[in-house]
Amino acid sequence: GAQFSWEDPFRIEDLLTQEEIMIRDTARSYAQDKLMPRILESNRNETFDIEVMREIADLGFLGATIEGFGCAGISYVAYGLIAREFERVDTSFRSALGVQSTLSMLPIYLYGSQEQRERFLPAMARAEMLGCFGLTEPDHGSDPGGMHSRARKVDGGYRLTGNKTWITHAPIADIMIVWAKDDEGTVRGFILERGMEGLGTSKIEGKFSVRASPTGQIHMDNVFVPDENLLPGAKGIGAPFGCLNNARFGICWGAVGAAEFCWQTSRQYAMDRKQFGKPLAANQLVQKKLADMQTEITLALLSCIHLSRLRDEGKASPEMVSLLKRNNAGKALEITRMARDIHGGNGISDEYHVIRHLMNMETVNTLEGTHDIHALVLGRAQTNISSF
Ligand code: TGC
Ligand code: FAD
Repeated sequence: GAQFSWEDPFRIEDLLTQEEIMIRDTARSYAQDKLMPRILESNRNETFDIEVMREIADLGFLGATIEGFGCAGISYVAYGLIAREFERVDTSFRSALGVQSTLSMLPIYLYGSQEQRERFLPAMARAEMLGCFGLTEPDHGSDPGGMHSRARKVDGGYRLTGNKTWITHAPIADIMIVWAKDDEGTVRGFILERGMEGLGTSKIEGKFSVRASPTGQIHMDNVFVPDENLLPGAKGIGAPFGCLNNARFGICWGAVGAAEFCWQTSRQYAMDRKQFGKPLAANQLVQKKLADMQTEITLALLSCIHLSRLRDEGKASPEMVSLLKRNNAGKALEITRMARDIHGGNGISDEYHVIRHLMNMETVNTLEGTHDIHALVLGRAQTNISSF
């Protein structure tokens, strides 16, 4: 008869190519050997080891879906598998991969001139230059179309004024992809470089979630940005959304990685820990939780592969991405909560890692479009009524 493997109920391994398996295994070994030993202290102390970026670069993972310019040109399935392995350790590492690859390099690849691509992409693939993506503002998060940041045309360039907040890697970025409205009110994209006069960043302290990821603000006070740093192909709010469509794949896969860690570690804990003279795992209530985790993870992962294959064939729409981002982030939050519960009191100690993942999933449910915003995208798509 057909075999059942509890870890991979639907034989998802069979759906991957040899190359994808090789990339996944490389990412898994690196994440477990090099990232896992760092995360406890990084999370406690709110620190991020910048050396991680160089290590990921050496593995060829930065901007890996891009063809040329020193990038590997791998599939979205392969990219997703890397994101899953990184977030199995911590959301901060998946964020580091995603912000550099899909939110900093990809906008330059998609909307930049040939000169901009040649100047920035190879250096960014080598992590010699770190980027960030500034869309959200203090008064405009879910509705970035209402942004206040302005780009006033002047001789030879633009003068940018405004503030961006909640920007992953703003405190460590060498360049910043910043979105601002021009004199006609059209959203344009700019490559800002640290050191430009009037440009500053600050770090947001005291986060209870993604503590190992440097998050901050970008302050622009009449910053002169030369014409050659304007992204010529980006016109309108659809341009930053185009980047998000790609970045959200990393979230879809990464959330599953965090959920898988919590599920598997809970299963082991429930087998090892005895109460009332028998393992926790011998209780029906605990087995139901494990079954729910296994089911949601399997369905989420299968959907990740399916949607990523559609993306590789150019058939993935933004609504499809909304459906999966919302589902996987939401289900991962539920699963990390169940894992915390199965661990009892130990579950709140960072040494068991589940509380850290639970806190991280609160962020994952909010960034790149909140859980409810993606519901409204799907509601609009099936009713033709926009509730925004
Ligand atoms: P709406 O009227 O729907 O659209 C305006 C124009 O944009 C186009 N468009 C898209 N284009 C490509 N991809 C998409 N996903 C698109 N969504 C919309 C649309 O076709 C239209 O174009 P045109 O030419 O007709 O004008 O826009 P709206 O203002 O009503 O907003 C809709 C809404 C709410 C869905 C959108 O604003 C939204 O997605 N809000 C969420 C904001 C968000 O996701 N922010 C993310 C910030 S970056 C981040 O969080 C990085 S985290 C990094 C890490 O992992 O650490
Ligand atoms: P709000 O838009 O104020 O939403 C608050 C609540 O109201 C949410 O529950 C939301 O669902 C709800 N709501 C809003 N509008 C509606 C509506 N019309 N109907 C029903 N409910 C609604 N941004 C970047 O640009 N770059 C980054 O690198 C980046 N990194 C981030 C890293 C972290 C750790 C975090 C927490 C955020 C990051 N963000 C980044 C910002 C993120 O994208 C925003 O937080 C997110 O889009 C939500 O915006 P907001 O926080 O302003 O919440």
